[in-house]
Amino acid sequence: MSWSLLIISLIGIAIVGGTDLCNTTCLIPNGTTSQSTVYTSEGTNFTSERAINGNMSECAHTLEQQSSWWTIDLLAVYNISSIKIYNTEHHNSDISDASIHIGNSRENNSIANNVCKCITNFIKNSCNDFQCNTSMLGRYITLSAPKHLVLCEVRICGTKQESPFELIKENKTWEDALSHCRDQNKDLASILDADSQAWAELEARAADTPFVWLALHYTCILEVWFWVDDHRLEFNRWAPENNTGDCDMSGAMQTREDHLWFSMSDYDKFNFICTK
Ligand SMILES: [Ca+2]
Repeated sequence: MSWSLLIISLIGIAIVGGTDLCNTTCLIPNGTTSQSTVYTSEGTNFTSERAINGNMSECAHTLEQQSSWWTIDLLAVYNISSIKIYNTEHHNSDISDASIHIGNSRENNSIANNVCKCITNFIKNSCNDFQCNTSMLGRYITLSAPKHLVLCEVRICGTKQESPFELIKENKTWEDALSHCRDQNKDLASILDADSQAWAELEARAADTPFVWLALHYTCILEVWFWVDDHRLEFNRWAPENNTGDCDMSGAMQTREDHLWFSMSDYDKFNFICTK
């Protein structure tokens, strides 16, 4: 490539989407997005990923309806330090009525997660930099609004958190899996809340088997499910009508889809999740 062509190419890169007003070096690299509805105009679908495509002039846009949302799955748990949002100058691009939610729950399209910030005085054609009042951890960042949402570019900064769990990609019966973890002075993973469910889901995604063993076990003497580290079963993600307890049954998590829990025979062989 000649020097003139190289210079033209570099200029081309620099001006794609106009001036990058939300330039940052702390950007979280990955994420998959979705939104409540997709506005369409003149053959263009204003889809959710346009809010993170690096182009300031290409926006995500929902239809105007009651309760719109846009969400990003960061595919890891982060301590979120700031959320920068840029919107172009347009009659409907003021998002002063929107809220930012951060957390590990997918419930209600992740709107059930705690509010980091209620947006007021949003400034168009500017980089709006939002920080939570307190430190917040989460895999999902969601914006919700009473009517529509327009998001031209969203930049999220945060520090990746270390998982408390470890996926073991060996196929073992439930009891052999438990022994494997305990031989290393660890234990099978207990899931006590939405946060530990999120960590286990992230580990399970890399499994070779359709389910992974958890520390969930059924005792047919007491006729109850329990966690083998002696925690009681309170939080749960059972698949509907799939928590039938019987002798020689334990709980396993789906490695795909909604990561629900199923009652499975102890003698099935799956990958498993140990504590670290
Ligand atoms: Ca964009």
